[in-house]
Amino acid sequence: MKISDAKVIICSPGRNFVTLKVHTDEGVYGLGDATLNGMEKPVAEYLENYCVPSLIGMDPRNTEDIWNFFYKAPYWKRGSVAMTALSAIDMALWDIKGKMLNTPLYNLLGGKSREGVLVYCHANGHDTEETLDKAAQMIEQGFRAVRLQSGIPGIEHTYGVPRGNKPYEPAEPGLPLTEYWDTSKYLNFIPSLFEKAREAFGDDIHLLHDVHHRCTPIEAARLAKELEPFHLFWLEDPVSGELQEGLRLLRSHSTTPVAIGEVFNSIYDYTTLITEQLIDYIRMPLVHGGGITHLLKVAAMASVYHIQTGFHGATDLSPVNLAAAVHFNKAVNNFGLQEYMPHQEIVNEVFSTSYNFENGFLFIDDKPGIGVDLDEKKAAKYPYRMASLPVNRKSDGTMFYW
Ligand code: EZ4
Ligand code: CO
Repeated sequence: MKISDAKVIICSPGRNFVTLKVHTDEGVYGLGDATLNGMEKPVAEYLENYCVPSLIGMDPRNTEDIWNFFYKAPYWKRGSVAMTALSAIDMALWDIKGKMLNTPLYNLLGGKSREGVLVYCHANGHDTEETLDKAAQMIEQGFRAVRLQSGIPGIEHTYGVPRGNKPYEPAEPGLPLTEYWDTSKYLNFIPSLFEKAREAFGDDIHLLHDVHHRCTPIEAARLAKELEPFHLFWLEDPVSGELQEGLRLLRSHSTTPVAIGEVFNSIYDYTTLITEQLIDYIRMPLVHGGGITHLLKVAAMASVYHIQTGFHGATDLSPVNLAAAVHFNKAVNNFGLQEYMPHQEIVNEVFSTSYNFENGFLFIDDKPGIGVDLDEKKAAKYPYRMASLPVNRKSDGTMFYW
């Protein structure tokens, strides 16, 4: 069996998605998500000009060797662009494997550890009242875990809170906009949001919060400590995880669980975090973290240290990634929680999906492989539109972290 062709499809039903479609000489094809928000074209170029020429002629069943061909063998390795491309290849090959063996992906990963995959949704409001209103609506819809993000008094626009009444979309058309940030205003405000949320919703609902890397280790320690009475399910990206040792400080001050790594792309981003048990959930999603082949290893390493999966799953990751993540999380023992924001309705015109939400959980049907298809004619109706994530400056103008 041989790979006969591989095609990169970029479309923009409401937002940009990059999909890799790998064809074989036996007629079976597989899909992989290659979407990297704001950097869609570089991933497509990397795939088309670097990976695809080598991929053609390979035996698609050799997922392990092909993964290493594109990771270990190249002199220049890693980085978000290259790893997203590799993730897409890997996902598409596992999709083919499932279709060839006529079995859903989760069966290839160990079968069912559970039927449904617990998910969390987003409640994003301009102030406390609106955030809690949105959370109440989500709970009404059946969600058992909700992430709360709110506008901060004194900060003009807070990342992750949609402008006006638009759907959640952190990338804006054109070049990056600048947002301004004030950590002390943020730190003074957030504990009160969670205090009110616990008063409103009681103890049973899981509450989460994303710091988007915007604290120093000691600021993050203060926040995690002050949030302790409100028992968060997790505090996400409290500091920039690239300094892994920075988490030691936070850990020594607080029992608030920590989730890290949506911007990571390798097991080597996690070694200190995992082996010193400095985090509780790995966020690195299949689409940016080297696909199923690599995440199986990261999840296995994490499980030894009692760390669980908590994959990134915002709407800028395509339905192909989400479906693959549901299979993965259904199978691995140390699944924790999956992020889930429903895609805009228009996305379903292009992608036909295999999962459905019920009562706080995502369920996947037993279609072979990943179970998602893409209608190329419909995709062509929605051409790529340039959009960028904002950049972040402190209120005095200093360039600041993601
Ligand atoms: O910033 O998906 O946890 N979720 C997040 C997201 C990410 C975007 C980046 O493209 O932090 O909102
Ligand atoms: Co995040």
